[in-house]
Amino acid sequence: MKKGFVFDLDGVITDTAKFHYLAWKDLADSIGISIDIKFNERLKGISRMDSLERILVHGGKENEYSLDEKEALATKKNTHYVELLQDLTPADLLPGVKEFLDEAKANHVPCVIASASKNAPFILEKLEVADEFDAIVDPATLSKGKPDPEIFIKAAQAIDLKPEEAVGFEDAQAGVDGIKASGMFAVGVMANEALHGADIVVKKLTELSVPELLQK
Ligand code: B16
Ligand code: MG
Repeated sequence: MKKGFVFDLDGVITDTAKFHYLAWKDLADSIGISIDIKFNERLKGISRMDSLERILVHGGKENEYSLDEKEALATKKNTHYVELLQDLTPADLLPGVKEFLDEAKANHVPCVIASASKNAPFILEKLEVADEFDAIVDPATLSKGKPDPEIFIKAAQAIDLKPEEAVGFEDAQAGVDGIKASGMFAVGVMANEALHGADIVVKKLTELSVPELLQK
């Protein structure tokens, strides 16, 4: 019997991967590195600095920048990304998300956000769903990013549950791996790339019923 839900944000609640891609592509172009939409899949669920490191390695420039310079590059990307987020509205929620969160609330199931994004509180405000969540794990408090299970263990703690008592929702392989490593039941939300190791995989949350999931 499950008692709580732990949600990834980008790719599960809303699709901001396209904005991350635009902002990273611009930044990469500006330093002479070419990335494409397929490479972008490797950045999903990965923290801002780890994403920059992957881009620099991809371009063979991993030893060309000091830590301060890398921080400046990451800040530049984030400023552009936040500009692209300004027009987000509730219409940008992925299909079935609002209904699913309302059904969870009606069933008194606590919901937590476990996102690598430091912009999560701002994005949830824009989508007008901040009130649907009982907690947001602050990614700045983590010692390791996904696929480490730390963020999911902290998410369960935030609603006084053991990971085994919660269901985690993820769109990225790094996230599914983190959920499973924490001991949580994993729902993979798949847009295009296959997800390995999830307990169930759906295309949209409309395919799920809260009471059925609680029986898992
Ligand atoms: P920020 P998630 C992740 O969100 C994104 O998938 C990933 O592409 C991004 O680099 C990361 O957040 C950090 O985001 O730069 O806004 O702090 O999928 O864990 O909700
Ligand atoms: Mg995601």
